[in-house]
Amino acid sequence: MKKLYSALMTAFNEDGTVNEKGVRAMVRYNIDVNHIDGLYVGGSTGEAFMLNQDEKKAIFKAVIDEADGAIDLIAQVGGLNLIESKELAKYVTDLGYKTISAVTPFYYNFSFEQIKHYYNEIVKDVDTQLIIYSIPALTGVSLSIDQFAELFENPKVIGIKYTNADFYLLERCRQAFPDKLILSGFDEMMLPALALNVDGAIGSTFNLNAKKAKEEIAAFEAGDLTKALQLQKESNDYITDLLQNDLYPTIKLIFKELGVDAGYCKAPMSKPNPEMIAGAKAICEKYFK
Ligand code: NGF
Repeated sequence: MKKLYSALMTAFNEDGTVNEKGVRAMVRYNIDVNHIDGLYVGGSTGEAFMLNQDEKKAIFKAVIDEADGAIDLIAQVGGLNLIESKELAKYVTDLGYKTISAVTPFYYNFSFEQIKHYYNEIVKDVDTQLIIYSIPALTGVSLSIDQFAELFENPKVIGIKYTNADFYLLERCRQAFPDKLILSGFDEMMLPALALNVDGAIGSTFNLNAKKAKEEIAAFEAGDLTKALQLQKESNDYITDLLQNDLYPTIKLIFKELGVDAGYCKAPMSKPNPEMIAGAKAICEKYFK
């Protein structure tokens, strides 16, 4: 069965400090209500690129403690400071994480040789397996099939978190790397990714919509494409509403409506305003009540 992972959010207090209680509450919701297969911790949805090293460590620690072995956990340790990424890789490995992930390094237009060095360094001193986090729309870094192959020469590099709408490249990757893990990253395109035989999906919107997404995966695996397409359409109505209302703060506001204190987003992400709050209530009413 293909796996579904929520991209875990970080709950913040109003002043931008981490609200660990809120983080734990979202882990619990994902386990107890969503019956999720796993969590992707410290990614874009976790607003991790705005966190300092101590905050990241505190979150990784709280999450593995709260999950207590109930689900898979993937720790995203990548960023622009390779020394810190290596330190985090060691830290989460010592905590007991079995899988790490690292975003392609961005901003400085690194050469492929530099990117390869970054990945090999992150895994060098740990026995943890690594999933490449490829998200060209946010990083500006697009890896080619040959470059993925070169990164896979390191046996500790076991897969790709593929947040990319390039389905031709996805199909080529699936054919070229049948034994590697490929997890799709755009929730609104999960069905086409399933059709190209990804191993599962990771996404922000599954924090609330996991039940429907799991039904879609089950319908797809049972060969009922009509049902799978209908479920993707229903999910996309919900995702479109979320995106129009400001994605991350709206997911947190809906969590609040459902009794989970998910806190705030961190500036420069938006704080809720009356219009956004009304929109989140309407989305919650429409899809989750
Ligand atoms: O939020 C983004 C930014 N992408 C996420 C997901 O790929 C990121 C996706 O679920 C992620 O998993 C992480 O690193 O935390 C979208 O939010 C969703 O498909 C709506 O567009 O691209």
